[in-house]
Amino acid sequence: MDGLLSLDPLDVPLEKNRPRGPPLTASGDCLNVLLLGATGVGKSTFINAFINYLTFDTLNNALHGEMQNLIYSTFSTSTEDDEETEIVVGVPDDTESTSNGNRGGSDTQSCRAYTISNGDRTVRLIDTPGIGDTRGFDQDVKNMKDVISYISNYMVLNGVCILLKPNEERLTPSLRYCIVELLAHLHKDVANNIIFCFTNARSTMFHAGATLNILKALLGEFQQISAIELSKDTIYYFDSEAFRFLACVKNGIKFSNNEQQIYDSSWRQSTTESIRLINHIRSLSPHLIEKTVSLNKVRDMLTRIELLLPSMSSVIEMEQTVNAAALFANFLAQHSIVVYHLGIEEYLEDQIKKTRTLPGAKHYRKQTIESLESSRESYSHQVSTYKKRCKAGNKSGVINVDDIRNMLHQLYALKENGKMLKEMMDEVEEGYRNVGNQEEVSYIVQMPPQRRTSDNRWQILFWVWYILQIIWSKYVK
Ligand SMILES: Nc1nc2c(ncn2[C@@H]2O[C@H](COP(=O)(O)OP(=O)(O)OP(=O)(O)O)[C@@H](O)[C@H]2O)c(=O)[nH]1
Ligand SMILES: [Mg+2]
Repeated sequence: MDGLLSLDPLDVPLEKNRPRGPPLTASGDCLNVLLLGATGVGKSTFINAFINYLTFDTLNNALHGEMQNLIYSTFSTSTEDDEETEIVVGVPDDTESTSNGNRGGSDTQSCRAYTISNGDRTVRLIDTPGIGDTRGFDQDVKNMKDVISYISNYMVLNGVCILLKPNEERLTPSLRYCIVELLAHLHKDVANNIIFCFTNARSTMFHAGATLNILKALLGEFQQISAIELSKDTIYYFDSEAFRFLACVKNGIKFSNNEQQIYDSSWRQSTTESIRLINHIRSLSPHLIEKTVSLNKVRDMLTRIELLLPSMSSVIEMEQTVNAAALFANFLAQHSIVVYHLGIEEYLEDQIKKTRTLPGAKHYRKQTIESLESSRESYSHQVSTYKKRCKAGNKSGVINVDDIRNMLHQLYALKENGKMLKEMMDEVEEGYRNVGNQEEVSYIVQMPPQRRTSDNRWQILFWVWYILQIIWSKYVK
């Protein structure tokens, strides 16, 4: 427990200071970037495309070079004779399922980091399972826990990219849920590191389209979220279509020169955005991941405490546990971007309605409906108790992890319930440790030095040459 809620990276046990993969420090020799977004928005393809965009400055160079495919995926395309054919990228593995985006299943099963080495710099992109998983709400809960456990292996996050599609016309319950639920797991200090990346952006001429207004309205709904800025620095536009085109050509599909030209300009646009994105992330102060991890643990601990409370027989112990719940609730209120939100209830309600209209709803979908209803009930119970606790325990001053830690020690000392509470909290800890125990598979892609993202040597050489020319013509001639 002790290292777990520590916010000081130096206070973290040595084990934790040694993240998997290349060593990481907060000083920025490796940028850790977490990719989040709805299932099928294009996170995994983004990583494949991003690496190629950084490796080759033009589509033509990419066509003559070796395509990089770090993540296995498949998609359908039409041949010259209008026949549907499947394009395979990369090699299958456990992280990616064999169903693909075109067939509508959620693909990425667990988190995995991909490190891209750019000379002396490294960017670590962390791919995650998408929210709004096609297997349902429970899978989302599991996936979010997987994400938090996975990132707990690192010390800092430099960027959190939320991927979106640009042409969303309406703020559907599902879109609201996908955005707000992601934010609900993040510490408010990470607000400055949040970046919105639009995929499929050629359809809107590399603009945010209707989604931007939706996003503005949504962020405006929450006081804490208002810290998230929507500006040129925090919005980026990509399209992975040029990478898909490359994959098609490498798989022997023929295209006309005209088509290649279209994809070439799309390639250049995404390349420019990739470099702009890295440079922006590099300029940000890193977020200490322990803060976000602690927040999630305290949240789980609060849920567990609330479950135990009704069965407590000692009034004194119950009072003390209620005080702990109030402290935890206020800690969450102070440090989260969003704690609980109506988006979840609205989403679950929508899912229930939709499932009821599906064929066979009364019979073999009965269990799904019951499970959704039970999730909705348990969530609304959590929201109401949280509000109650917040009100009761509202006190001035910042609650920090030491306060939480002290309170936990007091709870563990309770005569009747201490042991049980300790076991419950250890389980919370263990839950995060276990899921995060899978090894990072890291790939190092060596990029040609001239493609370094912040490289301006040619510009400097040009200016030196230019100034020398002036001096030469004025004074020497
Ligand atoms: N045209 C186009 N297609 C894209 C783009 N990004 C992704 N796709 C396609 O959209 C589908 C889903 O992409 P994925 O990268 O698997 O999406 P994901 O977000 O990783 O999905 P999960 O792993 O299920 O969360 C695939 O068929 C991709 O080829 C894009 O920018 N443009
Ligand atoms: Mg994926």
